[in-house]
Amino acid sequence: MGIKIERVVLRQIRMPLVHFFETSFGRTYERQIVLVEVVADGISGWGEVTAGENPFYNEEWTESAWLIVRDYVAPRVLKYDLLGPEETASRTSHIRGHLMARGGVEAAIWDLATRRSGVSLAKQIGGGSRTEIGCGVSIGIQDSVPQLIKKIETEVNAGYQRIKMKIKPGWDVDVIREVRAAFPNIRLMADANSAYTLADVDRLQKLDEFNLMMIEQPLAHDEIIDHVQLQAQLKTPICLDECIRSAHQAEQAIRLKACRIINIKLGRVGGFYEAKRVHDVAEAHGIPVWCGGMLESGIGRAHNIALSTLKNFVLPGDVSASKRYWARDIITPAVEVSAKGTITVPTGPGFGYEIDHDFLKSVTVREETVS
Ligand code: OSB
Ligand code: MG
Repeated sequence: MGIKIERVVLRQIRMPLVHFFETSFGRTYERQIVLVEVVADGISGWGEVTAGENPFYNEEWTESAWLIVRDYVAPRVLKYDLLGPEETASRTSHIRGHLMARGGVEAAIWDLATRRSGVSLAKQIGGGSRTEIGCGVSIGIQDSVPQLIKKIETEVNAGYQRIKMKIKPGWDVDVIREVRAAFPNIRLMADANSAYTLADVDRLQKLDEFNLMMIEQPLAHDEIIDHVQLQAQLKTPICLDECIRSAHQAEQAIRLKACRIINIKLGRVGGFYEAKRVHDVAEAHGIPVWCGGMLESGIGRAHNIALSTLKNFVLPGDVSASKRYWARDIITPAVEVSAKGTITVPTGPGFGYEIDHDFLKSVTVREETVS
């Protein structure tokens, strides 16, 4: 039975982060997140657009996402008898780019479809082989090295399975040396968010001595070829994040040996349909993947948990407890992480958490319905 979406409700929420988050492209104190509710037959499905507040991670941001969903994506999914959520990607593929905006709507339709049929989203997308997922944390650039070391200690003690630290020129080799000295045996990796160029090869080679699991996206956000050259000169595996927006690009990057690991982000690739294809192409080539994060609210987080149940998500992802980000989350229960660094995958319909409507209302700063 097809889904006939009656209305799409856009909401923008504003929520302060418990602790600021700094990457090579800037510092974030509070999130402005676009949420998507799709309604059919009295049932709601929920999605989150993972774009940031500024077009710095990629070209999308809160404002662009709002307009793209309202004016281009919503009209394409309304009223049509979509056969299933799989059709959403192709119904919006004429839109150039804006994958996060499209992915937010796509994810909402998956939630709706699975709430309606009563199955868990994890099962429906072909995951469900896993009852719990392994979790790591992403720790931003701090004001001082002791502050960073204290944060890492907190997360290691909480049970997280690997630590990712953000790096940039000037906050890299010397900082990682101190971190390694303090934690000789933890699973450690670094994420540069495109802060380097091939002129920095010598500097990046210095990281080889620290036994990092991987270096994430060292070079330009749109530059696969340069990563080929860099990987040939590094012992540490490169993991691509920003560069991989489709299964086709994933295959090209793998064939060219631009990376040995891929971070999959639901929004960055435009939703579950493409995320699964990226996963499959990586698996076929023996390339492990893990689930990236975009400082999501509980809705995006819940989608990430479902995605992480696919078989080739064999490395701990950046999917961690709600309380690391929010004083209070917009879903119930909040996402919790066990002492062994795992999240139990919910088995209820859809993404398996409920919306805390009262709290959601209190953090909503803008709302618009397209019908
Ligand atoms: O590159 O993975 C990234 C946050 C915002 C933008 C880009 C990235 C990140 C993170 C945070 O690393 C992961 C998370 O905890 O959600
Ligand atoms: Mg990254």
